[in-house]
Amino acid sequence: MKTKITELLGIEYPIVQGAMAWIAEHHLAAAVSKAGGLGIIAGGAAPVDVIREEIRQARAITDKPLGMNIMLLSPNADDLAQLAIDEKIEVLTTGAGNPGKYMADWKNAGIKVMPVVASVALAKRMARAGADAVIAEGMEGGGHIGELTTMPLVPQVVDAVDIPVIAAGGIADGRGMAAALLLGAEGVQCGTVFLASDECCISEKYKELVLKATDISTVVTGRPSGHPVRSLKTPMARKCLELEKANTEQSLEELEAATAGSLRKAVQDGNYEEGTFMSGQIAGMLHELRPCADILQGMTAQAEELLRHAYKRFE
Ligand code: TUI
Repeated sequence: MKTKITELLGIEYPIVQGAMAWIAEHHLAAAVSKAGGLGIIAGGAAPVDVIREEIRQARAITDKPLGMNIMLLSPNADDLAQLAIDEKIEVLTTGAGNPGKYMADWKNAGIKVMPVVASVALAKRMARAGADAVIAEGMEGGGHIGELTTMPLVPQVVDAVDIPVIAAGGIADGRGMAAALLLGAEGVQCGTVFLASDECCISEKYKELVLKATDISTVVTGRPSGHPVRSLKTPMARKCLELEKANTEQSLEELEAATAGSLRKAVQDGNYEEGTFMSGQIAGMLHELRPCADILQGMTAQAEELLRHAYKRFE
């Protein structure tokens, strides 16, 4: 499938693997890039040396284009911004903020820059600042989210900017991909679907919870603190909601202590009681583990089939 995004990035399928902190390391990113999508290594809050090694490991597996993500709330965002230049990363995505101050340096280094945006206003600013594309992410997605859902966000961003738009949030099969393309997107970014992939190196417990999830298994915590996060409804998420509701100095301190390191506890330890298992609403549709190559091929083939024959439904 050829779109402005496959052309821009030099990839086969217009599918970007969302950067997921602690999760999107070299096995996953290299598998997606090797299979013809764009794999992304998540910077997260990891030390620069760790991410440099992840990039090099991914390069040892594939010489196809590779992306890296910088989570702008991260304390080491400045160092990761330089690392991307030093390691000649082809594509950078950013999340959870405005990457404006880095844009000129990245563009000078020849890096393709695709900020994640959750509003039309930021999309316009990013286009003006020289972004090559924007990723419009709806709040159906997992992890840190904005206010709008994918359906209204994507066409409004498409109308507002002249650069290609990638749709994200709630997309995990060819139906979602076809819908995104009809809304005017040139590609999709998916995170949750890759949690259910063979190459994703997360705890067995995390995969089990994603496969067992239903449509109503996720919840948003962190709204009062201004950093809303979607995750599976586990004991930790319930505890966060209770502490937020109490809203006392003591409960908010307890909340901060409980959430520190809780994503790592989910990803690495499979700690059901204390882990934060970030996931999008689409987890309810995932019932089996598949190789990344199958996910990319299956999604694209289904989208092509639907788009080619859609008119027949209304004859
Ligand atoms: O960044 C994400 N998703 C993430 S980051 C993350 S790590 C984390 N861990 C614990 C607490 C918080 C985060 C897990 N998931 N997605 C991209 C994204 N960016 N979604 C929404 C936004 C966003 C929101 C507001 C981008 C910009 C923005 O406004 C910035 C501005 O200045 O207008």
